[in-house]
Amino acid sequence: MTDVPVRFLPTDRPPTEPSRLVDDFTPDLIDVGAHHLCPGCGEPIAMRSIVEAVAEAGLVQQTVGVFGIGCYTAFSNNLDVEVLQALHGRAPSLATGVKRAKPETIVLTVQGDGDMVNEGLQEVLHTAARGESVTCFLLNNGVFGETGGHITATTVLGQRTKNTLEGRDPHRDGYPILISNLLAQLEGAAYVARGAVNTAGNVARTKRMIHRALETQVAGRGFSFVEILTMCPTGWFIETQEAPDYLDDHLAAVHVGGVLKDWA
Ligand SMILES: Cc1ncc(C[n+]2csc(CCOP(=O)(O)OP(=O)(O)O)c2C)c(N)n1
Ligand code: SF4
Ligand SMILES: [Mg+2]
Repeated sequence: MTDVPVRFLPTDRPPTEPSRLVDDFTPDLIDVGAHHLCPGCGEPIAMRSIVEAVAEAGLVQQTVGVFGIGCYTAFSNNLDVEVLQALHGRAPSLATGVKRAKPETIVLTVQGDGDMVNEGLQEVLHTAARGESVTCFLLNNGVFGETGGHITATTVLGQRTKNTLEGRDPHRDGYPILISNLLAQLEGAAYVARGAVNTAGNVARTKRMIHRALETQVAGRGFSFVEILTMCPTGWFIETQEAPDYLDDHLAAVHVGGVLKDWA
């Protein structure tokens, strides 16, 4: 038994003070609390973790973000850091240009799996191979979320998407690309990790990975990369509340979480 007294709210009259607003929890770097992403989407949690880490590391004034095109791009309108938008897949190359032109800048990219691993795969591979001092984040939900939930190069076998309603079939659809595992093999990649945002524990672990990736850039050690598995109940065609477990049973069983490479 705990000694903390329970405080019952009176229900016989209107409250004297307003309820705590969700807006109160909005990180400083997000200007407006509202966004239009689906209930249960993992991308706002990932975005929140990234901007919180930038602020906690004291990097706000130096940071430039380069966004790809996907549902998360909505945050480019209400994020209080400089943000450029790149054509599909090109964010790592644009980030390279910014970093080389202004080496004192901390440059991060945010892309989805369709954007990075389908539409512009060569960009991130070459950026990592060159050892560019930029930090790339992949929000991996295994679908082209914004355009309706189609299969991507990271969709795992058995995963439901708009064009694999019975699950991805390797004979028809091929096998998923494990992008973090590929990148970790490249000499120029200094830090590579894969997290997820489907549980509180995973959010905390992912936040540590984001911090470490930013530290890698600040220390000038080369390319850093954090893949973040995110829920997309809409594109997976499942109930919102099933998405965190579905992520564990499907995506995370193949795109296994953990630190794949660390320069220390
Ligand atoms: C060259 C080009 N092709 C297609 C599109 C349409 N498009 C916009 S967002 C998107 C899906 C992006 O999927 P992903 O990168 O996985 O991000 P998510 O929405 O899942 O976060 C596509 C195909 C486009 N904008 N430009
Ligand atoms: S479609 Fe998927 S990725 Fe896009 S906002 Fe909805 S849940 Fe999130
Ligand atoms: Mg996606």
